[in-house]
Amino acid sequence: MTISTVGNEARLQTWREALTEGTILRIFEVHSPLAAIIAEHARGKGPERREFHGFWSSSLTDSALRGLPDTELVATQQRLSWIEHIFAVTTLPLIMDGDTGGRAEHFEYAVRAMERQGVSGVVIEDKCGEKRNSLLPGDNLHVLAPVDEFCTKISRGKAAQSSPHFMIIARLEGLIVGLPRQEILDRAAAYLAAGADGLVVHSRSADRSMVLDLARELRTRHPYTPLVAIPTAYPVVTEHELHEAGFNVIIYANHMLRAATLAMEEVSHLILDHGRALEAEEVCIDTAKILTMSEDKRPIVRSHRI
Ligand code: SPV
Ligand code: MG
Repeated sequence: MTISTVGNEARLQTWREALTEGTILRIFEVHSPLAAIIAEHARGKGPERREFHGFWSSSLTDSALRGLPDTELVATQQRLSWIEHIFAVTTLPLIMDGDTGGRAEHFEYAVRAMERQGVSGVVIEDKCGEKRNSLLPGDNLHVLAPVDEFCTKISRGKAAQSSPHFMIIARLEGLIVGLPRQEILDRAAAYLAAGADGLVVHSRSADRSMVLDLARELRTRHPYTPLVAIPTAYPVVTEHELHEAGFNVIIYANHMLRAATLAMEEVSHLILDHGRALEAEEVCIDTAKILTMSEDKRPIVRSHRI
């Protein structure tokens, strides 16, 4: 059995500590303990030896992995039980996608449950009604929550938390629904006044100029607020560009599961096309490697800092 080298409380704190260092932090979607082991141990090739600073628990991939739509169908408690398995074999901090946060009175309980589990923060999006994934093509799919309602949810969540380190990050869906810029800025100010610890500026446009522009304005108005980007729809953007525009955190929100899904599709077809497994080998990791992965890649022993 592999024993985690970091306790829940220590893991929870590492995220806020990392944010104070001023460098751009990148967090990566993980949907399973195996994905998390791979993400934690991955290093870039260049001299910087880039690494991931934390994990993202995505509602999209947690749902897709179970063959379900991304409509707040999977309960927080259920998702937290999967996170427990991830935490048993890793050490990096994790930010959870909390969808809309649900009803304010339920969100209070969710915040406490996340804290107990060692989750460092939650992102909630300012939508209401039937929640659909923000990247879905189509018009009139999303309804923005009334500002006062969303602010109440944030402030009740903040009052419910017991650790000073846990973060509630408000996700602005204004660009997704085409809200005028001033209204998005007003919403951002209201959410921060209600106690939000950071903002996600989300966009589903392939053109990155709007999101970068909005981030610059938010950075000017709120110099110390953590700003988070999820550049799935505009992957051409570099981390450098995002940092220059004022972002502190980048979430690569679904790439692990999308990559694995593509490989699963390919391997299915290769075996059927060839009537044998030889050709499928090219899209498969060595059997020996997967057998030894959990042994070779034990949790990295860390102090409290990441
Ligand atoms: C998720 O990863 O579930 C997210 C990000 O909420 S997005 O899919 O872009 O809405
Ligand atoms: Mg989501």
